[in-house]
Amino acid sequence: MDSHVSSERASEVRLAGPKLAATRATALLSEPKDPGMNASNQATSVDVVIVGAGFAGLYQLYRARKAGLTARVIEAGEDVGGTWYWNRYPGARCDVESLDYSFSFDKELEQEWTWSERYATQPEILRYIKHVAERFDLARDIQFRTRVTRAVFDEQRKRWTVGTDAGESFDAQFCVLATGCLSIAQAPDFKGLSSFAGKWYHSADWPKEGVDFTGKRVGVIGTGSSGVQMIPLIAEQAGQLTVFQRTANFSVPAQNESLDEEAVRHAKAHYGERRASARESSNGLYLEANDKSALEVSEDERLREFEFRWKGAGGGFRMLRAFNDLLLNETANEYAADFVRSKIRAIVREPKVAELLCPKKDLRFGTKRLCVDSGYYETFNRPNVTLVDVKAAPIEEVTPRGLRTTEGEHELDVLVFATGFDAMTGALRAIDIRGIGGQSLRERWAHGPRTYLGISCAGFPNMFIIAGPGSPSVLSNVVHSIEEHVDWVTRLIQHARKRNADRIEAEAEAENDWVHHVNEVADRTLYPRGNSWYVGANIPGKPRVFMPYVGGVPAYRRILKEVAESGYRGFVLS
Ligand code: NA7
Repeated sequence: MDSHVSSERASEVRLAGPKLAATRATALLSEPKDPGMNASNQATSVDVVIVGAGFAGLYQLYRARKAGLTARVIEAGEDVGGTWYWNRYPGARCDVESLDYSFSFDKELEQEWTWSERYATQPEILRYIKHVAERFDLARDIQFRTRVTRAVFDEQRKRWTVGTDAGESFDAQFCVLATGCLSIAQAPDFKGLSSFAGKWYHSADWPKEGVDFTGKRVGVIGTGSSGVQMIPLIAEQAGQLTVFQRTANFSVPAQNESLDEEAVRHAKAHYGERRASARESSNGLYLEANDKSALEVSEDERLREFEFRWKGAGGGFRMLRAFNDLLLNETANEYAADFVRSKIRAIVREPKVAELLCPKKDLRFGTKRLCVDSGYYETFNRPNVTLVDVKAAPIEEVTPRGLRTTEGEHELDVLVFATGFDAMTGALRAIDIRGIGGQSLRERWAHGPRTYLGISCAGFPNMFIIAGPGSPSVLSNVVHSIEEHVDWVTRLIQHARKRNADRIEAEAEAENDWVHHVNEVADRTLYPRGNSWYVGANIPGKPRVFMPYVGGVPAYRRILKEVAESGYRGFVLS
């Protein structure tokens, strides 16, 4: 297969599609090379093993050290960054504003780092993460190019044995899974892919040296956030770009701009207030919310509000907060959906193409992650861009010359998969995790993830998940949620140590109640109705469960605080 993707072992496991999940990933899990021993025949012993060196793993390492714990981070990539290490496709940016999508734990760090744009690009975010790692001297406790394949809890010793694909073993009292919500890409499972004469790439495993599309015939499959971000830039370079769209999603303009000196000075002078205000909002973002119902205002006022948020300072997710019931009420939601459709029709000159780009009625606005773009719809006015509806005419196979749908063959030199991730649970299920009595986390989660507070699992003592399923995670400013989880977990460990307890476990009843609460809150919203990765709908065979906690950042923080103040209700410390 002539692609960089096929050449890297680490990459293969990150691409968990039906084929790879059944072959390579399983093979790696079942063929540990002498599990349990390092070269010296000794398992490396630490207080905490942390899996992953993205935002979560780095901050957990920092906090563990501060708490006097020895820690080792194990990371599959060659460097720090996690999601931001792998996702290097053209146009990759965060859809949360840079001033918010950054650590708040160190005021000097906050003041010394200067973001250049409202929405940071992937290279800038990666530079920031590297800066954090250097500033706090984190790399000396990180082992790169190593993938954790197995973690087994020893009940007698109350410790975890964590095994890697290199056959090494770590012995730790605590295992913190900082594996990220979007780290296992959905592998392209198209018939005939190995026969393709051109090159193919996945958005989440982009070559470091970049890809030159100049003059090429390029096909992009997928129109979620990754596709929507890369399509305008590839179109500028490619000779011909064909976009294969299965489901039209909603996209709103980022209104990105560079941050001038005055904007930066002002933001830094008021950083504390900005963070505090963000933390009081449902998604932990610094975006003005309108606390009116879309049903209580006149049509004029409604359109003015939507228009303001489409064009107004900041764009992006501000649209989700135009009214307080957009994700609660079908009619309110339809108003927002209609507004975006009207914009698409106004931007895209060819009416047939515009209609194809308009999300259908069965996709409620915002229930699938809203895309935040720069010039996405405008790109379809370019003469070198074609939109192909692969819902009406599904993809049959990849051929040596390109891609065949039921309506014919499209000749291509390069094929790009922007087909998304096995989100939220993929990276956790990729590790063979064994708790009490050897029970497997994969089996326990066969019908969907089960956690207490999105942090802990009954039957898996001394194991913690950062921004896991059942917590606000992807519905919040995830950097804020990471800091909150890491602080909370570290305090819990310190609390247990003070009481000479060396085993911390969530009670089954507390977990049951939390799972029930997560579902109950989600069912009050329109979210579970969207066929999105939030419910696992993009992965064939994945159980349909709404995974994040939608109760809001402030409510969740209050719950965490109450649990801690009650002496960690729902946990057994022994
Ligand atoms: P997404 O949002 O899951 O988008 C994946 C896209 O790929 C979506 O349009 C899918 O269509 C499409 N897709 C997936 N498989 C196929 C097949 N087999 N055929 C045709 N089209 C397919 O992933 P992204 O990487 O864009 O974004 C993930 C998150 O990263 C994003 O939400 C941000 O939080 C950052 P579908 O909609 O399933 O019909």
